[in-house]
Amino acid sequence: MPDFKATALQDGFHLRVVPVSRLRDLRAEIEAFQSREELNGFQKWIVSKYGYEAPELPFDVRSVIIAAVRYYSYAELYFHLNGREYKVYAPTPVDNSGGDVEDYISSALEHGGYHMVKANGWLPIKRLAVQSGLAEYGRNNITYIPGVGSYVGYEVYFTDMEPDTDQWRPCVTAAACSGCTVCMEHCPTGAIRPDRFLLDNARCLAAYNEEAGDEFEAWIPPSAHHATVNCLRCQYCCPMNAQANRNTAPPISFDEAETALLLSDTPYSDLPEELRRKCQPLDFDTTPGLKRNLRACFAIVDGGGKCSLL
Ligand code: B12
Ligand code: SF4
Ligand code: SF4
Repeated sequence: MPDFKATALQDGFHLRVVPVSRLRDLRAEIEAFQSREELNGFQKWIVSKYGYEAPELPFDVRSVIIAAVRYYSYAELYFHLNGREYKVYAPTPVDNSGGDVEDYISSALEHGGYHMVKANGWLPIKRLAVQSGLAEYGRNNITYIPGVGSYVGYEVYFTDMEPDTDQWRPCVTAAACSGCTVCMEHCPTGAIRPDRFLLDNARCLAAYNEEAGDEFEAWIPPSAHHATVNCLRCQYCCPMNAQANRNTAPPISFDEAETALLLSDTPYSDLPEELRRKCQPLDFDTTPGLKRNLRACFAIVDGGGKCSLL
């Protein structure tokens, strides 16, 4: 298939097709990185989970496709309880308005007589995106697609299609980061360090919002909370997202009964169907600490403040 990335771009999709041998290069780069950098326990655990081998498949794996999934920047959620309204942010719901990327790739490959299988193990995906030429690292350790911004996730596919012209490169930082410290200043927990590029992921609010539990650790400033899960601050403040910030998902309102149910011990699967449908794009089903996260956000409003993206 001639230059799939160019065809995909014309169709509104961002992807790269690299030779499968690049996975070996990634392994060597990560091993070198590990031997020169001091990693915390969380980082060592992540790196130990990386796999670099293509699985055994009924076709000859020649290439790896790394593709961006578009996200909205956020959705505003309005909860209601005891006569009061609480505005909380839901980060980055998937934006499939331009079509589903997996469906797109699958039908393009099928048309060309090729096969594909989605990777289900952990690869160093941001490096794959950056070193394949698709994206650039921001200082906040999130990757940005030029002209699109950082509100994207990535999916990886193994295929027997031939690779596009190989444009593998070292890790690069976006030019906009030169002399900029905006994300560092806005990170509520000091996870973006002035002395080191690698994020201090043990201080990243996104990690704590993802976990189960009834209380946050005491060192996390109460004013940090603003989101149902994850965190938006270092992306929202970034000048490279000025345009992307405006692509918000429609707001969603939860009435008193729905809010009370979400704060109750009712398992997600037992929530009324209509409420589950409302929650479906918001990852509530995979957020075991949702009640804690909501309570932390509500406490800000009860104290006379508001949840803030900055
Ligand atoms: C574990 C994980 C987390 C953990 C830990 C994150 C971390 N940075 O370690 C937590 C829960 C905190 C997290 C949070 C988020 N995550 Co996350 N996460 C992952 C996961 C599974 C692994 C990340 C990882 O490898 N970390 C380990 C460290 C060692 O690797 P690294 O962060 O890439 O660091 C590299 C750079 O620092 C680089 N480097 C080092 N020095 C230098 C110097 C220079 C100059 C340069 C250029 C590079 C460079 O080398 C390092 C090693 O490769 C990936 C999926 C995947 N399989 O890759 C998703 C992933 C990275 N997450 C993603 C997202 C969206 C997020 C959040 C934005 C969600 C949110 N809204 O809150 C936040 C962002 C937090 C942040 N500022 O990074 C997306 C990123 C999409 C993007 N646009 O880049 C991914 C790729 C998931 C996906 N499939 O789309 N995440
Ligand atoms: S806020 Fe500035 S330093 Fe941080 S990622 Fe954006 S441009 Fe780079
Ligand atoms: S996601 Fe939030 S806590 Fe994590 S680095 Fe960005 S601003 Fe800091």
